[in-house]
Amino acid sequence: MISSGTLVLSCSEEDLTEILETSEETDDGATGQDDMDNEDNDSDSDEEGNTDPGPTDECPGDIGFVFEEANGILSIEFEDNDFPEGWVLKNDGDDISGNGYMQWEGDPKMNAPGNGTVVFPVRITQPGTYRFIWNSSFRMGDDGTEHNDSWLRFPDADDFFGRKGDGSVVYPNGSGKTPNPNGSSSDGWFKIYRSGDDNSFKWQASTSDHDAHDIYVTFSNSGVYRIEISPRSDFHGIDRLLLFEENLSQNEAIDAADTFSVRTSCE
Ligand SMILES: [Ca+2]
Repeated sequence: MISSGTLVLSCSEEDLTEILETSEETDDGATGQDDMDNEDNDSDSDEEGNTDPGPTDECPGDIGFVFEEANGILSIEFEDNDFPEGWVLKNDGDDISGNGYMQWEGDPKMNAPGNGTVVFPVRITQPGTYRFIWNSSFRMGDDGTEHNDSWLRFPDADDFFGRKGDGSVVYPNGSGKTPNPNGSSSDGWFKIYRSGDDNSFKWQASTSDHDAHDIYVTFSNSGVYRIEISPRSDFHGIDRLLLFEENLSQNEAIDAADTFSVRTSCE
């Protein structure tokens, strides 16, 4: 015989709401200290969707479409999405494709990821660890250390990390994992930057200031996951996104990237 247990709530709904609100207020996102007490409790996450819910099998109706991975590659025109106010479509510059690129022309969000967020649902059929790069440029001035970064997060992937050639890794602040990158990071978001003073569009995505790590994400199961991108610097132009299984070289992936991923509508 199976007996059902009694669910005992240890605090009222009102208490819980207050706890959650306090959590949001104390997160300034700037120092990376907000994750100090976050090690063992995913429920401390302060935003919906940041509690590692894992993939679903469903096309996300709130977005309306999903990009389909094929042969271990996801190749996406960044502008092929719906954008909140502040993002502007541009088409000047070399080495861009599709309808051009998007750049953020609102206020910079240097320590405030998750504002002006764009979500790209992707359906993974080949589980594994993928590398992430984007084709981007700085579109203001001639200093390649300005207007050269945006925020990236995979809220429901099984792992998300930066890795160098020597094998050392970093995890986003707020992920509950260490070590964390130099510079700005919070709530599971990495600051992803491009290097170099030549402002042509190029494939590169790095994290950790002055200690560039490549970007990786692990999808342990097939299913639909979300890529989240939000603005950091203004006038960082993003043309394309590319995810590829780590056993492919960057050159192999770029060579294959002109076969763009199919965008399937929900329904
Ligand atoms: Ca494009």
